[in-house]
Amino acid sequence: MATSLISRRHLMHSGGGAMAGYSVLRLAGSSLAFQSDAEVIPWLDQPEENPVPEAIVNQIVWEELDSWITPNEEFFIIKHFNAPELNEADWQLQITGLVDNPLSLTLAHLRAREQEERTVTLECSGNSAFPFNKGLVSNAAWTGVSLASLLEEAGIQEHGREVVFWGADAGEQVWREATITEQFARSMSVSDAMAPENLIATEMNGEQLPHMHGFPARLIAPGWYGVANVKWLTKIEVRDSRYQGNFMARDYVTIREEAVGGESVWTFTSVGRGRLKSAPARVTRTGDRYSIMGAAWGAQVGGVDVRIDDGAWQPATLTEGDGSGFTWTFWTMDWDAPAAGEHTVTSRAIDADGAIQPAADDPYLTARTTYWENNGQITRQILIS
Ligand SMILES: Nc1nc2c(c(=O)[nH]1)N[C@H]1C(S)=C(S)[C@@H](COP(=O)(O)O)O[C@H]1N2
Ligand SMILES: [Mo]
Repeated sequence: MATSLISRRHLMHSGGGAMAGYSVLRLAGSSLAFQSDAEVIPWLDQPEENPVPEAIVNQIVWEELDSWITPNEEFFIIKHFNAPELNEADWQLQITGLVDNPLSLTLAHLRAREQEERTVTLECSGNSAFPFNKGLVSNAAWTGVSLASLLEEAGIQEHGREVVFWGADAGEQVWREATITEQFARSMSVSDAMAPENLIATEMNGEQLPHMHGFPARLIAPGWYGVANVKWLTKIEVRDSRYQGNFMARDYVTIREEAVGGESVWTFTSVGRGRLKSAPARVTRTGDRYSIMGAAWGAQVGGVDVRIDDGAWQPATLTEGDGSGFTWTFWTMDWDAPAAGEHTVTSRAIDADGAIQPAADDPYLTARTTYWENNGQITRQILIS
């Protein structure tokens, strides 16, 4: 467990962030990488040009990572269809389907209810699958209403099995011979939906939810890949069977060759919970001292190792995190006297149970024919002059 790790190895301070209302554990004090006189040495392998600017609207720039909370303007954005401009006067969130007491909630209704805050890192399950998408992960403090409290008030009927989250955005999809207009929607089982950490969020980092992040309300499902966190939410519907829309059953499906009962078969699984992952963020130089910092996320992070070129793995120091398992943890490592020339920097995260982030060429990853859920180790290239 990360909490025991933190109390064992590190000092705890509260309110270390720029905003009030959430707590950041400053695990090991400030690192070289955050010193203002530090010079950032950009990676040689800069992201390639984004070929899908309609869908990937913003990515974080790793070299500029200097705050545990991602400012709203820097938070990555993924939109698959349109970005509906919903206005508060017309908008309602319906809780409908197999419930005893359907609810229609305005933004004012949501704001009048008990507010909860969660700091949650979102990662798109397509992050780091291609050289152009290295920056699809960010961390924010989200405020809103507990999803479980809304579902409890609505009263899920006995034959309710799945909870569907409907977005207001839609686009044309071709299914066999038919062209239809499909809403963005995702579902999860009733027991997953009832998890106490799930939030219907209306605020991001203390501001009203920005338009591109789903105004007026979105689902925040801590521990799930980004796609589960439905934006521009208008309806929450309880059904008696699994919802099989595009983002559950066709796209965002991992296809992999696996041995099942001793025989090789192709399996199809819907992108779901996040996976243990890390990335080197930047290398800085202060005088003649070099430091590497980065982030790790996707599980309770117990540690991070760093490897220079083909050298031995060396333990990094965890610097900032909150022990929840739902946020990224920052780490840093001093890089002693690197030789001039080109080098590679690779990181691997270790979770609280000792599981290690897989190598990029791990058979579990290479057996996929789809690119989703790539949590392989990330190697960056750098020139030390
Ligand atoms: N309604 C709706 N919700 C959505 C999406 C979308 O296109 N429409 N994109 C999903 C995907 S794939 C990701 S990775 C996250 C990204 O959230 P962000 O844009 O706030 O970073 O939103 C998810 N929620
Ligand atoms: Mo995504």
